[in-house]
Amino acid sequence: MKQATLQVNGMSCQHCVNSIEKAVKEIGGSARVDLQNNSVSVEYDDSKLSLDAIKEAIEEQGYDIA
Ligand SMILES: [Cu+2]
Repeated sequence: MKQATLQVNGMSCQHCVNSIEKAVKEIGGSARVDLQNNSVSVEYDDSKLSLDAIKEAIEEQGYDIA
């Protein structure tokens, strides 16, 4: 498993947390959002998923990755 922490702009409430966590889960990874630090910690199997794919899934929800 690989881990990474992304700085994500535009998250403001529980809805944002849910949509990001759900989007990453749907492609097979897991995400934990820290609203206070505007960060998202992700964990994924890099034989199946790339960090770029995770970033794309988050961006598709309407958030900017710093
Ligand atoms: Cu929100």
